[in-house]
Amino acid sequence: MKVDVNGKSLELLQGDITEMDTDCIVNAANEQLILGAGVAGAIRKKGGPTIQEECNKLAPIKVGEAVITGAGSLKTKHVIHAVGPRMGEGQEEEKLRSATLNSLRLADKYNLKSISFPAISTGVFGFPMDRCAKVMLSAALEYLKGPTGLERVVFCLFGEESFKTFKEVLSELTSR
Ligand code: AR6
Repeated sequence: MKVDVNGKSLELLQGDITEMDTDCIVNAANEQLILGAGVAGAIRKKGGPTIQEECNKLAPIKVGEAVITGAGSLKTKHVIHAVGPRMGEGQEEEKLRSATLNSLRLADKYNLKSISFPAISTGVFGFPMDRCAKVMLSAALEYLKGPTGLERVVFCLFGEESFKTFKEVLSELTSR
């Protein structure tokens, strides 16, 4: 599914984010920037050791913040490490919105034209998929309506269920 926002595209895909060849991909990180399981684990395995080495120099960061590194042997050029909230810690939606917006701003700062996001916080961190879709998609839509050099924002969803949820939420948000 793809929608046009001011001549820029917001796209939903089902797949493995480490296979994406957008200018950058976003990692669902933790404050210590230690590449653990889920998306981070896949990035570590496929990208090689340099990404963790770069992360070690930038850690720690706060929930809602984002930093950028190279991408080792991945197809993409950069990895943006964004820290989403853990379910139950409070102000989860605001923090997830910040993590999303800070990733988009960082991509712009580096003049990147395309970015792929996973559904941040919905794995190990336990945040519900439908709420994640609402927060991340509305933040991305709002951002694309403003001044940005980004031409393509992709949400790369792992599995049928999350893809379906994001599709439903995006249809709702864009039919208003
Ligand atoms: N491509 C796209 N999406 C994926 C992939 C993949 N290769 N692998 C998993 N997902 P998670 P979090 C989905 O756990 O909840 C790590 O230990 C997954 O199904 O990666 O923010 C980090 O080091 C889920 O829907 O991120 C942190 O400590 C979504 O991506 C912590 O987990 C996010 O799952 C971050 O937890």
